[in-house]
Amino acid sequence: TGLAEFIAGIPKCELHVHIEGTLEPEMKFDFAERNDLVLPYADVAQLRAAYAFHDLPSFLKAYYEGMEVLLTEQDFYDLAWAYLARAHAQNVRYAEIFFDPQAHTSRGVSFDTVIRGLRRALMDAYRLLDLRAQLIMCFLRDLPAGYAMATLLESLPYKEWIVGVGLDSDEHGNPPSAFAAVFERARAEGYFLTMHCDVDQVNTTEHIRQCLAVIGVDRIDHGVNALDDPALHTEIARRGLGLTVCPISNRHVRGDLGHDALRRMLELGMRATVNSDDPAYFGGYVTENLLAVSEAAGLGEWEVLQLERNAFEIAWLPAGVRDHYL
Ligand code: ES4
Ligand code: ZN
Repeated sequence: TGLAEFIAGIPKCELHVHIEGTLEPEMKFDFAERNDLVLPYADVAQLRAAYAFHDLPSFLKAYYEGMEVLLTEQDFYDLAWAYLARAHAQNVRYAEIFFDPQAHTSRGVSFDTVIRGLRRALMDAYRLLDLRAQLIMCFLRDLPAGYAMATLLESLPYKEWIVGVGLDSDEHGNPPSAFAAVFERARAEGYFLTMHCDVDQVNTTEHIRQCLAVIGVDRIDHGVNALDDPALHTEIARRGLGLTVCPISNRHVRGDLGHDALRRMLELGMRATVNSDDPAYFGGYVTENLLAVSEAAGLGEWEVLQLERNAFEIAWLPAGVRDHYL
């Protein structure tokens, strides 16, 4: 259709993608082979068939298992480079990329190995593809806050390479307030702050409230449930906070694309954006996410442009650089 071509053609911005969630089954087999690991799957098709989820815990189990093949700096380079080349092919001009250092340090892979590989891929993408990208370090909220703080301190020698910090993994029973000290220190070190407030989690509106009142986030990841409470969505709109909605991820985790919510966010003047989350697992990069949600919500070219304008506006870029994209 015309809309598909329009979406494919416009310059795009990705603000919510987990680099470990871009591990395609083919890559997983390649990494396993060169690291002398044997996967419990006969072939790529069997592994891809195992990428079938009905909720967040079942997804997270596959996600953490999947990344066990990532061991060397070159593995992290190759993973990030493959994502960046693919994003470039979709006309993504700027990306903020999450990584989960604790998912690697907890397996004995050093922080230095992870970040050097990722950083080198980002530098190459900037030089060779004119694709600018920055890293956001996520803490795993189902691990103790002390481990997050230790990871924050470990990151400080590399802080010029990290634009912000986030909070991901299993939200249930792991509220933002438990990480208040970590995020306060991160802010003092100059990092921007964001947190996942996923859809269909028991206390998500309370978690969004804490993000606003306790943490003082610069952005909210997902945040679809803010629409359930006028006090929340009014405050988010008033502060001009961005929301990184991930439609195809939503469909896997809660059963629908969140298209009605996205349309309402735009109507309410909220800075909603469309992103891919874990594209290798959920089956859609940013173009597919934009197309799916636009068709479901009945969005036209103007609304699609608004979504991308929102994304560049809330990007963690210096004003002079941001202006170049708007
Ligand atoms: C994630 Cl979909 C989702 N939710 C929470 N944490 C995550 N990390 C990577 N993908
Ligand atoms: Zn996410």
